[in-house]
Amino acid sequence: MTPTIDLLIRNARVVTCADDACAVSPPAFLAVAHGQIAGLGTMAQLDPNARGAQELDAEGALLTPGLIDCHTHLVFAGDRAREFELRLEGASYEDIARAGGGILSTVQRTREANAGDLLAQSTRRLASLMQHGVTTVEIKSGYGLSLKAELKCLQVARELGQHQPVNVVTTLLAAHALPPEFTGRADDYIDHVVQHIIPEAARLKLADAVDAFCENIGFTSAQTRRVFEAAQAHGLPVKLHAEQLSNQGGAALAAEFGALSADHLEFVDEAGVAAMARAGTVAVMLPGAYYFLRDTHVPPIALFRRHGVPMAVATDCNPGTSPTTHLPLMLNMACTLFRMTPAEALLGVTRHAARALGLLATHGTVEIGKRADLCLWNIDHPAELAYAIGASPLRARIHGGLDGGLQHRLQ
Ligand code: DI6
Ligand code: FE
Repeated sequence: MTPTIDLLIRNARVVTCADDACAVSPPAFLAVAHGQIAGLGTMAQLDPNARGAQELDAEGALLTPGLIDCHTHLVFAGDRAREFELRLEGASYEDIARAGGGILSTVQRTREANAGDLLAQSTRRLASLMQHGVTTVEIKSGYGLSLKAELKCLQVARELGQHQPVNVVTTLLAAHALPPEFTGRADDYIDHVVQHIIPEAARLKLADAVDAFCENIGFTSAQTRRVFEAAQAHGLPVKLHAEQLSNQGGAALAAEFGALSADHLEFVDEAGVAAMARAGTVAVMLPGAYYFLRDTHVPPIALFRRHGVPMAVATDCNPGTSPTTHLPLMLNMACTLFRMTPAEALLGVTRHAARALGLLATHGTVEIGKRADLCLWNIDHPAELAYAIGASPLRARIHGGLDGGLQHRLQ
């Protein structure tokens, strides 16, 4: 027990997420010092004289790691409700994208928006994520698609992390779609990404990782390889939107570059899964996009299990294919649509999500020495988080112990 305790939580039933079973502890105490978990044990082990600068009686509430949303496109302008209507009238996502709508319509709105507007619109979405328990969020660029607009989006993402009590990790996704000024010249755009956008984002330290959309309506695996080589040359880890709509060999390519994660993976084959297992690449499941596109090709969960590939779960928050900021709802969808277990789904937004962001040493589990990013939930059993459709049982969200203080005390 450390002498100075900034925050002392009593009577919490802890799910550390350090073990695969997601077992619940008997009533426990948790002590925070300097933003880190400094003490953890049963109530019987708590020194009766221990006091914290702040104290919180959890009254038997369930305590988990703060949730980590490891895949979002949170920074964008406008919405795509009209496109939703067109799809309901029969147009496919690919039809709309090929006709210049889809991603490119959001690119136009995002380019036109000034940084202040973009920050305001994105802050609303971030606030909603936080209300559902998110303490760490990955935010991709990818709706700018020019040097200036990509840097603007990354800058807004960084500012969100500075203004809000949440940990923001940024990813450069300049290779998300082909901007209109490069129509028919995808290789030239990749030249631009490789020669200008990646180096500048790296120089300004605006990107923590680099991603690409390797897809029949995105970029080829040869183009993706060039993006990855440039990222590597600038010391940035990679991740990939892989095999969402078709199999392009993206998962194997990501693994070859030691990617932190390969995401979507509806169409990945066993060779891709085996390559991910060897490389330690996390499979990020995005059931919101699967649901919203009414996809029918379930990612091969059994193969991930068999090969020991860790599975994360994320919102993919974006205006075109997953307009949601409700991470607990994604747990429900991961179970109902993909047949993941509730324990797997919870690990997917804690320990495995931390790993998908390269943050496992400091985040993702409730263990001494880790950052005190925590959620208290008004539920009895962790499976309830995945079971309830769209519920919000968050009782308290703690970011960095005293650093962020207690936010969103809903009760
Ligand atoms: N995959 C997706 O699901 C999103 N981007 C991507 O690479 C969709 C982006 C959009 O439609 O705006
Ligand atoms: Fe995405």
